[in-house]
Amino acid sequence: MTGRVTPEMMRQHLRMYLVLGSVNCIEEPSRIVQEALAGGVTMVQFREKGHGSLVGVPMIQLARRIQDQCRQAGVPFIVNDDVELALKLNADGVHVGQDDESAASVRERIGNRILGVSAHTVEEARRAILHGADYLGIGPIYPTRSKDDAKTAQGPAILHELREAGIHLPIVGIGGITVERVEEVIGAGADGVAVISAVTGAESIREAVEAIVDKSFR
Ligand code: FQP
Ligand code: MG
Repeated sequence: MTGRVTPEMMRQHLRMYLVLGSVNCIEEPSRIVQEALAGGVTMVQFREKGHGSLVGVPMIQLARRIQDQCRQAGVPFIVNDDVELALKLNADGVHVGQDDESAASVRERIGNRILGVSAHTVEEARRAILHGADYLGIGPIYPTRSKDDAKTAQGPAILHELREAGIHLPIVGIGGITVERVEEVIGAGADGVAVISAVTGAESIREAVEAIVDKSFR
């Protein structure tokens, strides 16, 4: 890897961003990842948290397994929250929120790797950009059950608001996004959609991903 990811590349990676950990999966997580990659997922975030989540060696083994699958598919592998783990695995990037290690500090530690930052307001978005974010995760756009401490849903209007405020950094919408809601999220200004249950809970993982990829054209 030479320099930072370009905004153009970042937008392509964000188009269909799968976020998951073992807690989200009723079957083998790596089987879900395999099917999702076959369906055309463009980036994967390892988010191992919540009740019953793996820790220690089993957690690292699962992360490595998913990272291998992503590498073989040529899809970036991002680690949620855990900068230590990301560095240990040489992941492609890290995602942090407002209650995690500060984006500026993460940027210092990860060099040119991809840095994603959650933001809920124009002010948070501006600060994340100053701190070196490559993309913003904005949400929850709709109500979600995948995050215990999720804030109130903001609706797609927050995406319009950010764009109107002059924020041009690549943006991915997250939170309660289903196949039927993808066009609304993209139409409001997002470059892509991040999903958990719309994919991990789908009857056909591959078909769900294909449908979302289809609708997430800008
Ligand atoms: N956006 C995204 C992304 N990924 C996330 N994990 C979040 C937002 C939420 O720290 P945070 O980040 O607020 O909560 P948690 O660590 O529990 O996920 F857009 F990248 F998909
Ligand atoms: Mg976090």
